[in-house]
Amino acid sequence: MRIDVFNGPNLNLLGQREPSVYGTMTLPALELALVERGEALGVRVVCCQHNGEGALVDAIQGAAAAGSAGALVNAGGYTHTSVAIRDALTGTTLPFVEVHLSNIHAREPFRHRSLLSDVALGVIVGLGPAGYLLGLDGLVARLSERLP
Ligand code: CA2
Repeated sequence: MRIDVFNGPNLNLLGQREPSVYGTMTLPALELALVERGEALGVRVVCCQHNGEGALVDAIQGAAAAGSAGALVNAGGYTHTSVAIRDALTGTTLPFVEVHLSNIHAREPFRHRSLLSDVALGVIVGLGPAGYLLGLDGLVARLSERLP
């Protein structure tokens, strides 16, 4: 089973800027941890990060066409604005868990609204990199029908 991880704009800076908000783990380290957790769960994890909205739409469509079973999505700032990323996820019917490093509900009001949450299988916010690993566990469990 293939699981994709999509990270959006500026998440390439993880671990290099704003550690008080986003922590000190770098994106390559997080991606490696996800691949290793995937191996333990018996799934193939494929990670990507794109700064552009269109590049994220292309990556979602490409993953679905390649037979991805589901995804973790942190669309970064596009979470709050992008009808196109929402449409790519619903249009491909790719089941996904929305993940945010920070607790978007405890931040500025413009971050409280997500255009993805109501079409996500689940949403994890505020747990830092651990949220991705928990999201992967939950997604695989749901896809394997081990959870109701
Ligand atoms: O908390 C999250 O994961 C966010 O998706 C991160 C986005 C933000 O726009 C969302 O509201 C919440 C920003 C990603 C920026 O990532 C950086 C990482 C390190 C240093 C600077 C930016």
